[in-house]
Amino acid sequence: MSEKIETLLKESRTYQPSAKTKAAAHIQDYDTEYKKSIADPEAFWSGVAKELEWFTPWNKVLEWNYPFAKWFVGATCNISYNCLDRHVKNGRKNKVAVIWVGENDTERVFTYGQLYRQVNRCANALKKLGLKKGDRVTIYLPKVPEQIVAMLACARIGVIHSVVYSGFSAPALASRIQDAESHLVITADVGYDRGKVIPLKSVVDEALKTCPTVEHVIVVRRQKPEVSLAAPKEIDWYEWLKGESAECEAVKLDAEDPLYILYTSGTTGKPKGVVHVHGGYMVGTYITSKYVFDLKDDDVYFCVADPGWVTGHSYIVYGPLLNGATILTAEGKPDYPNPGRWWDLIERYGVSIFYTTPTAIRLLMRYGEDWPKKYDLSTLRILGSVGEPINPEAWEWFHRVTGGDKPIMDTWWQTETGSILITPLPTVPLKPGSATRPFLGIEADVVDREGNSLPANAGGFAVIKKPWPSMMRTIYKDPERYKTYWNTIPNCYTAGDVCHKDADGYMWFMGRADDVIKVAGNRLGTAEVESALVSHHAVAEAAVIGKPHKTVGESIKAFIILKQGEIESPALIQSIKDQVMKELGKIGVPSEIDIVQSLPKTRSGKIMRRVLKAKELGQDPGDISTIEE
Ligand code: 6R9
Repeated sequence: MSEKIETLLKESRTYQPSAKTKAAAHIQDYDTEYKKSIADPEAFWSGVAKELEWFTPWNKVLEWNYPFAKWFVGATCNISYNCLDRHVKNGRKNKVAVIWVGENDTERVFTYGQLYRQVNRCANALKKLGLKKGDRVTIYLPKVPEQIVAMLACARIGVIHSVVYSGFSAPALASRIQDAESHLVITADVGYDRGKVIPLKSVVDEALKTCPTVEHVIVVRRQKPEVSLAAPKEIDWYEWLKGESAECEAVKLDAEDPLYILYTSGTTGKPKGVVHVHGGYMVGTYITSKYVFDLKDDDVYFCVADPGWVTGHSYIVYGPLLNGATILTAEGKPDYPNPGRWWDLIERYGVSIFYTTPTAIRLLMRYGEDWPKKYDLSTLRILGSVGEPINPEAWEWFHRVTGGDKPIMDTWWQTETGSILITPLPTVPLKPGSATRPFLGIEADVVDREGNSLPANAGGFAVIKKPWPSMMRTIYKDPERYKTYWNTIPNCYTAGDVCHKDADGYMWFMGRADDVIKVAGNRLGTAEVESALVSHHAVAEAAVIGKPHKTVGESIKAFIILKQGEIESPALIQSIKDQVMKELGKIGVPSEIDIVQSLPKTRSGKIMRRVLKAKELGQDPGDISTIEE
């Protein structure tokens, strides 16, 4: 067992909310509200939905045709309308919606009115290219405001966006464009990373060689001299929007019309296109943003995620904008140009809510407490963590350097769940390392393989027992794969996480039960990395495991069998790493590669990664009776 998980198991401290936190909180008494919400979840969710605007009301809250759910049946709505128009007409027109800070400190600010107008121009420009409801657009942008504009513009006219993280390489981008059959790609010439220029347009050029459905490419040009574009297929973003009207009516969509596809990793090599819809997703992201972060009109909310991942979708873009919040988003890394970067931004913009990741906290911890001490962090009120289990040491450090009295919301959820499911609210007593209790309206449990509820402190599988509005509706073009989430363990949604509940009902997440790994909070499938490895000419077979790592949670270790006649050398190892970089991108490159003669396999030929992992960590491999070699 890794050191981090062991300290999790020994943790017993509890932190009570401060009087100040309590006085401010939307939800004063979690226990009472929770009981009420699960006594009648449909009443709870429809009550929430009424805080938003619908063009036509629903005639049924939930239609549960196991395992397929429809929420707010018969209603029409538009999430982009709720993020923008609702605020523009209700007194928030000149309130700041988005503050964006570039890596080189360039600042761009959009009020709700400005964002509304820019989104409308973009929606009109999309229409002019012939895009209509149900069409797909791939957004492959670095963290620039155009990403937010493009997402909301697609949503406005019922076009389905598929945002692809800009760290993915050409083949990974191509497979996502192909699966979505996108007509349009929106990209930038470059991104920046620790001062380095990262070309993106050339990655798109490469990917599009195998993507015949793409008719146009829009390019946000940041570099001088400008990259040249091949008209009429390639269009400059600013040229594209020039002259477009700042008014574009939001299309009245069915609550169940798809909003986006977001590709995520599973246990097979092929990423799955998780589908979210306008109505339920809007309700889930709205209310979790409001209650978990206790969002108020004067808050400045800073989420460090990249919109390429689900946290960026739900908690940079949709959830906070649905609440009319002021959002700070910053390009770049926490330690560039120095490890004071984020603390500096918190002081500069008076951030009150700060949502980050365990990996980033552990990275900043390494640079010591003097960095946060240099800055005035007194505006902070609520903190958040997401993406992987947070070890108590990192929790304590984060809590201490930010003043010692701000509650940390350790939020557990997934791309598939759409919004936060297991989480404290600011008034809930905290135990460092535990995501605590289910959000209102959510019934969660820890069960064995048969679905039996387990006693306190017994490790098992985290499950959700009833449908919830922001759940994914299907896997794009693959409903069979969707069904596995609901039938692996009978009658409940299986998250794929190992977990235990303590005597107080607090949930302690321990990591994945399957072949999904989380490297610096980025989700990867071992199979994806393995398929990139075997695409190298010298590699015969490959197996990949996630290995506990002090900073990034898990690191990738690969075991490789070389083809006959190939000889191990540092140059060969490097060329194998380069191949993964080319196939998948930087996030998939193993930090360690071992050349081996054989791999443990079952008689049916499946690689037993758990045996490799146990051996690597010096642990008992458990039952190996099915092993062949
Ligand atoms: C939001 C996001 C989902 C997986 C999930 C779990 C891990 C996320 C966590 C956490 C422990 C938390 N995870 N938050 N584990 N504590 N607070 O990360 O989505 O990329 O789909 O990953 O991340 O293992 O199953 P996604």
